[in-house]
Amino acid sequence: MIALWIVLGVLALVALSTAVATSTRRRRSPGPPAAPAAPAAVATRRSTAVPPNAAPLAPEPEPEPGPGSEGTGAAPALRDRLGRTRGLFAPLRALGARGELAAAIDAAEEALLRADVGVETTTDLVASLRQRPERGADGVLSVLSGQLVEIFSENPDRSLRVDREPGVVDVWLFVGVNGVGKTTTIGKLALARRDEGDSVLLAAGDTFRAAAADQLALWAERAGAELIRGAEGSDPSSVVFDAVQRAKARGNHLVLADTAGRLHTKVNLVEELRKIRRVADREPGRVTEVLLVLDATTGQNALAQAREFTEAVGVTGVVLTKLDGTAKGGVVIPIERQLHLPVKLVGVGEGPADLVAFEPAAFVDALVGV
Ligand SMILES: Nc1nc2c(ncn2[C@@H]2O[C@H](COP(=O)(O)OP(=O)(O)OP(=O)(O)O)[C@@H](O)[C@H]2O)c(=O)[nH]1
Ligand SMILES: [Mg+2]
Repeated sequence: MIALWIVLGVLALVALSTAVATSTRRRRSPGPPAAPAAPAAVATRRSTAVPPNAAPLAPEPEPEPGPGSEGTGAAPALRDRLGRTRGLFAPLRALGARGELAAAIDAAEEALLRADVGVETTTDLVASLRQRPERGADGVLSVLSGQLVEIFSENPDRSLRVDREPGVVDVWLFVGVNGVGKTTTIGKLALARRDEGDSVLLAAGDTFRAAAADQLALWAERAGAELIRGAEGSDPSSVVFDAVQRAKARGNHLVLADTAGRLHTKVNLVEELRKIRRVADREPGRVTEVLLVLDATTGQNALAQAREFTEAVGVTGVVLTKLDGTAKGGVVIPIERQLHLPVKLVGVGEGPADLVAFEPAAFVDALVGV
């Protein structure tokens, strides 16, 4: 009898300690994701075709994400995300107000070159820094910041065009070489646009590999958007065509279309993209943006890609990705100054909130702000 009581006591002790350990583990394990905060601010422009009484442009009040849906999270701090490029200007900042002018200009030149601003633009910037001697490094930083803001002011319109004309489906094509971040950008944007009240459908126009459509399918699920896809190796134009038809039938007014950075066949990538564009532009579709996605970590190579794609498919804006992981963020300057292309969005991480509208003043501050 006593032995039975001892056994029962030991069992009770074991059960108690297991329960305590489980509840401790639960407390330590990450909780549900934090409530979504403000999504990435992505500017929108409606064309002049929009009636004057249409809803106001962004920033609009953010609707609460629906049940089971995922928000884009808080917009990231640009200074932190651009830390590696910003760091190149640290020696210049360190010279402070009393730094020798010549030393400050040398430090500025070195930082600009290392940030992949390129020789042409750096030479011009440095020449005008010399013409406007200011006191110390702080003076040089402030003149440089003014010069950069001026460069960006040459491309004043960075909004993304959505006509929302009745009976018409706006199509945004995403083009660029492989690996630059097209699919990820579309995914992030699908979430952001949904949060802005847009009715979005995704087109997996990258038929090079099935995994590309699978990757987009995950984002579509997160955004609660429909995805139209084709078989691996199928004609990407027909996928985009089907997507436009489906969008019209369902009442989605915006199609975000992915494209491949490479192809199965020997068909020229440029020819393929031109065909996709032509097909997407057929009624009821209307291509309102052709966004060239460029990877900032490739620096000056991105500039060469931008030249080729602009000539080939008529780019309306640039999405510069991976600014978070590179010291080559200065490439945004020659993209604007030499190619006259507006950078509309920047990618500053892999998460859903890590796509933000490019705002020159904030960017310049993040780079050279004291
Ligand atoms: N750090 C960082 N990584 C990014 C960013 N944008 C995309 N990526 C990552 O870059 C990698 C390639 O992105 P994808 O979206 O697959 O690129 P893609 O252009 O669609 O590539 P292909 O389909 O092969 O042509 C992925 O690992 C993304 O998570 C960004 O802004 N920052
Ligand atoms: Mg892709």
